[in-house]
Amino acid sequence: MGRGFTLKPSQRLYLVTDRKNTCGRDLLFVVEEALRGGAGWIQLREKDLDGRELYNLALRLRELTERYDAGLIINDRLDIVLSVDADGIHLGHGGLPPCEVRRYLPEDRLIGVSTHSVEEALRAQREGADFITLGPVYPTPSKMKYGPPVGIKVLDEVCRRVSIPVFAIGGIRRDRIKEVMQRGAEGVALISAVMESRDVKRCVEGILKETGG
Ligand code: TZP
Repeated sequence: MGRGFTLKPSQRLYLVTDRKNTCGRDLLFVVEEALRGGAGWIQLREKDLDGRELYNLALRLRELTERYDAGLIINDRLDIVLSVDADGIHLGHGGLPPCEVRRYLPEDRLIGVSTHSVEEALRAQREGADFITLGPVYPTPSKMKYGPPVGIKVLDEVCRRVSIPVFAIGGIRRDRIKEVMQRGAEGVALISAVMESRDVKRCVEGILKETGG
């Protein structure tokens, strides 16, 4: 992997936020429960918030993640990454090339890229991504938003052909983790399995156990 970034065991779980998918609980409560369970990465992904709202939420998450020694990654918004001193940015489909974003980020910050095929994964690596998500691997509740599942075979091929960490995303539940890790994923990125869980802390502990984290 390009810049020698190695995942800690807790970072095998990359929790992506969705404040509308928390069964009515406050997002900060759910995230803190996940952190208490050992989640090593939080990605703030609340695309419908305006800049000020996102900034305020990011500040609170920065404070929380620091307290639990976890990383904070911000989806797509370089301005928010810089203003709250987050650990990195996650570039969505159709985002700028990572090498372009890199010019504005401190060296030690990470760039993740969402990918949906072998070609996109290879391109993200070539353009300087530190890690990628690949998916949706399995059907997700919201097919329209994320596209059709790419399947386990594509995950397998991507993991064999790129050297940066690959997080499987999309429909990942505890009972699917062994399969994706066996195919070479270094971690799993999840929304609903954690956000909707009744006991978030225990859910995260269970998932980390499955990943070997
Ligand atoms: N990108 C590909 S699938 C997905 C994203 C953001 C959603 C994952 O959500 P879930 O609930 O873990 O399937």
